[in-house]
Amino acid sequence: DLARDLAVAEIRSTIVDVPTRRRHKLSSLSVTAQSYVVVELRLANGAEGIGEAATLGGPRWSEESVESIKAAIDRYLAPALIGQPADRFEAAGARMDAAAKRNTAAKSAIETALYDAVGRTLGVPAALLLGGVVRDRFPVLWTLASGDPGQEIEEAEGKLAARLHRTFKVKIGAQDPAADLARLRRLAGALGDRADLIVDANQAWDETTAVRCLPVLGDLGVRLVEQPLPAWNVAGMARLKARTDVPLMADECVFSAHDMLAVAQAAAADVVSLKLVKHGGLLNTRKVAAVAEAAGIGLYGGCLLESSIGAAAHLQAFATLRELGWGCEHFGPQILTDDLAVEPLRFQDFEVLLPAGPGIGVTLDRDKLRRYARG
Ligand code: MUC
Ligand code: MG
Repeated sequence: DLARDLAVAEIRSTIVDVPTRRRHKLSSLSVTAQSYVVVELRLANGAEGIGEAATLGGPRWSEESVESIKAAIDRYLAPALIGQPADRFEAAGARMDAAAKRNTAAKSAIETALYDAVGRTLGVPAALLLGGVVRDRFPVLWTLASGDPGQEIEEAEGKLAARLHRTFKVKIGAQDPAADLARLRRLAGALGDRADLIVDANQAWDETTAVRCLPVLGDLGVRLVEQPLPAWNVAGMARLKARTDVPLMADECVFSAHDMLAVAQAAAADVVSLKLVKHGGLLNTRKVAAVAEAAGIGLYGGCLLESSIGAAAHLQAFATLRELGWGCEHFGPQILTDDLAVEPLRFQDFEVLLPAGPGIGVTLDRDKLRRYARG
């Protein structure tokens, strides 16, 4: 019978490192390769599903590293699901939560593989299992993060000319605020009204620095300021929001739906960046989004430089949201020197397209998996 066929038979996890086209610098870390854990899940009926857990610079963007993710999957999460019906997504989430606290990136990769395997069995996209598609293309920005404004202007000009991206997120906080403001002045001057700029400080500023810098960012036309303060300082974000006109986006301060509720109750953000690695999967991403929607907080489709596999999983969830007013940032496949999917995601006219097809819509290239597998 169908339930029996859908039993989880096997879960394999592999650490991969895929080089990036250039150094990507955030406030407190910098990468020249992206590290993922790729999950391959097989059902009793033979169907295979895939998922990906992204990290950034080891356990520095959040507490999970590829090493900890693989250990959590192999030792705790996979054993909790073997033999269980793959189509009971909520129940699978409860089993994983009982087996391990947090470990949201690890859980997200497994849950993605469940949706992929069940979607492939039924011949339907993951989005259909989450509420159905509202949109099948997403405005997508590009992140400028070399730290060298000359290089960044050239990179942005290339993206504009190719009609790939016209909104740019500038990573700030790696250098002192005066240097970042000078860099942003150069970028704004060069790109003018041909592009929109947002910034992400990745928690680098303290409150007094933010109070001083936000009006300057506003004068430069910056549309959105992401996580200027440390993740713990939600009260500080609320004070900033009360005194500035530039919208603030919550990133590292919102992992769970409870975090989202606290940020909403404190009126600490205008927008939230949604990411599978933070929320622990597609279902939870919709729950966080629902709390934000209830509070009138805008939604943005965040990333952690995923390959086409992780990006496709995000797009399946984002496709089902009623409003995604701030677009998305799933440029990850474009910054890698190579992809892990047989058919990478398509980008055109400043948008990324939801891949058609069952499950998450993309297929793992097993030769690439072997080529980039660690060790
Ligand atoms: C983050 O903090 O938003 C997303 C894009 C990027 O360049 O870094 C990430 C993580
Ligand atoms: Mg961020």
